Amino acid sequence: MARGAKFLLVEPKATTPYPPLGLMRISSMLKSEHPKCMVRWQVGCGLPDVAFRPERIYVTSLFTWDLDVVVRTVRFYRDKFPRAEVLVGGVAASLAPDFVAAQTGVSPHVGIFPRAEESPPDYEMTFGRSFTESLTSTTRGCPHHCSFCAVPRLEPAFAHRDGWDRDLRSGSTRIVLWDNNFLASPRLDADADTLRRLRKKVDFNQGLDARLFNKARSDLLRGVDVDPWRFAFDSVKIEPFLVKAISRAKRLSNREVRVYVLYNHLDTPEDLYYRLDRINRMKALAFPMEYRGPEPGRQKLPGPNWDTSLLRAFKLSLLYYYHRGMITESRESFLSIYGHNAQEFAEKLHSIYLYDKQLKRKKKDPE
Ligand code: B12
Ligand code: SF4
Repeated sequence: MARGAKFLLVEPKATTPYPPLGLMRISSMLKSEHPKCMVRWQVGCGLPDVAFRPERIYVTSLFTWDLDVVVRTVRFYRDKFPRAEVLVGGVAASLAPDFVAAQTGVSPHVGIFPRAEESPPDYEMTFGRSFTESLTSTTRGCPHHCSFCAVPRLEPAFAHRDGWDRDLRSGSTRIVLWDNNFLASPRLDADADTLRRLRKKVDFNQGLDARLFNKARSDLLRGVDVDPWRFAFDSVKIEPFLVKAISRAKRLSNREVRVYVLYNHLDTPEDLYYRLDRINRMKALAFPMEYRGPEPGRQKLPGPNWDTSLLRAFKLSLLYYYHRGMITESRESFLSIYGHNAQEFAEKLHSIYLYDKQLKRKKKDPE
């Protein structure tokens, strides 16, 4: 590559609050490998300025349901700059590499990119977001293999990332950790210690594994300003662990407790009601997460025990009555929105669905 090489980093679609960390790392990697290079970012199809003619273009990807946009973007740059090398990688391309190759003629980079992994994020690459946090993770992979989760395919080896603190941004007061399973880390003692010494707010963004949040591990987090506490309640089987984890977290600090709740996988609506109710009774916030498969495509498929109308009604209930998709603590609101038992839950969802249908009909044919 010539001196003064030009690289373009492309995020096909920006739907998340943070920029693509993979491309931020690739930017630092390029800047250290090509000290005179120019690196620019772009969201969607376009150019940072008309005169910028990149020699190499890195297109990332995140969610598999947005792969159509990734394909369109790769084609756009391939046509616009036929002499440039167009590379594609990231989570969605790694989950559906054959689809991407067939649609674009570009074979994607699959899985993590070790040279980039060692590079700290380039915080100048904002991709249009305004944020002040440090983004990092102390580990990659996860020792578990939950059937609904893409992590075992994306990051099959569970490994510690030595030197993760090089990723911290100077002056930031909050660290967002994207560890899939922080508590399973073989270096948990040392990393919890580092977090305590840093004296910043820490968001274990992907949740702490309640099954591993025992007395010894929760003691390690004493003095770390965890904000908010996050756990997951993906199956009723982990209820005893979750109950203990929430009370341990509450003993450690009075920060908000949020619980991710998977639904539309192998669960039933009754099972979802049970878990939501349990969380609500523990005065924690439930953050429902609808399961969607790792296949390319926009179509939302109902799980074996769900149907499209129930799914829509549940989504609407979150939209109508709650803010940012989270079911807040108020017991009174919970009971009035979702009812006192699973049967009332199904009835309430059914009436929300019918009400929405009526509204749509009125919009279509106003009197
Ligand atoms: C961080 C994260 C988020 C962030 C968003 C990321 C952001 N930029 O803001 C937040 C918290 C908002 C989020 C939300 C959700 N997420 Co999420 N998230 C992740 C997570 C944990 C990490 C992704 C990441 O950034 N990793 C760090 C970077 C450094 O890694 P990377 O992107 O893979 O990049 C590396 C390589 O891929 C490569 N690379 C990347 N790009 C390129 C390009 C080229 C050219 C090359 C050569 C290499 C390359 O180099 C990098 C260095 O190694 C993944 C799980 C995982 N471990 O991957 C789930 C994941 C992507 N999320 C998932 C899901 C389901 C969701 C939600 C839909 C959950 C829900 N039901 O509400 C929501 C959706 C919200 C929305 N707005 O639509 C699923 C996606 C499944 C799918 N079918 O697509 C995943 C895979 C988790 C899982 N357990 O299955 N998520
Ligand atoms: S514990 Fe979490 S990260 Fe690990 S496989 Fe299960 S869902 Fe995925």
